[in-house]
Amino acid sequence: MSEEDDLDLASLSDEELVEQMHDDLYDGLKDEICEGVNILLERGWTPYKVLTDALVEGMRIVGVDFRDGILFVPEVLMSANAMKAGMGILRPLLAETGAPKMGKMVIGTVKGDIHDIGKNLVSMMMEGAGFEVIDIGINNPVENYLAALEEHKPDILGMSALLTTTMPYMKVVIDAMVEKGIRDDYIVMVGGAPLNEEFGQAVGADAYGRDAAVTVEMAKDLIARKHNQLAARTG
Ligand code: B12
Repeated sequence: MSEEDDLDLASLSDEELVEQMHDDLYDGLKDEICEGVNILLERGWTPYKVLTDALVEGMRIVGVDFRDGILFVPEVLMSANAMKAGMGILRPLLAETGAPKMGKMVIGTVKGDIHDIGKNLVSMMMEGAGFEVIDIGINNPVENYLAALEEHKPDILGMSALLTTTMPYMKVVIDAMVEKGIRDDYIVMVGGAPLNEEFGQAVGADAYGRDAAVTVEMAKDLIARKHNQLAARTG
């Protein structure tokens, strides 16, 4: 066994451990990521801080080297799996806030796109803020979205896309909602790394969420506004 294998994560300072976790995420080391997450939690870190400083930042670094052709799909998949394992530990903790139910969201990644880490993060943070989240997964054609809206009657529809080739599909879904006369029954939020505010407006969404934390705040605002409008109409 090499010295590297023997590395005792618990003996590292917080800063060294987080740096080591960035390396471990890069190398797709699932067990080490889980161990690191648990150590930070035991040291009193909040689940949110572990998520953002150790996991999301680690994935950002992976993203840079993927872009630059230093890492390839199989390696990034290993990183993604390690990230998901770490998120699995944090998920119940983030959802445990006991916040009153704020509303319901259906969320899914659009057709042709299998990226789901960002979507899962948004789901986790929304659950933590007291939303009920129905996650319809990846690669969703318009029919899946419409069926989920019909079945679950959420307040919010969330769509995620990470590819410039799949993001236009959001407009296909929104146009189908308009055609069915149900567009205004829902708050539509869109997100994913290649999107921006202008794109959100261009496809007819109500809001673009830059990251999971911003999304939660926007969702709360939009729900409050919707309730006020309804109250004004009926009152
Ligand atoms: C991990 C990853 C993969 C993994 C996905 C694993 C998984 N289970 O998700 C794998 C290896 C499978 C993969 C495959 C591919 N990938 Co990829 N991938 C990435 C990578 C490195 C990280 C994405 C990620 O998870 N980020 C971390 C999360 C936390 O961030 P996020 O997704 O942006 O989400 C946040 C916000 O955007 C927002 N958000 C996200 N969704 C939503 C939804 C709503 C409703 C709201 C409000 C907010 C919101 O909140 C989130 C949390 O804060 C990115 C690089 C990058 N910089 O994005 C490339 C990247 C997206 N991939 C890319 C490419 C090209 C591909 C492939 C085509 C590669 C190939 N040749 O096969 C395939 C496509 C497969 C497919 N059909 O979908 C390109 C896209 C380029 C482009 N212009 O379109 C990128 C940008 C890399 C690059 N620079 O080249 N990939």
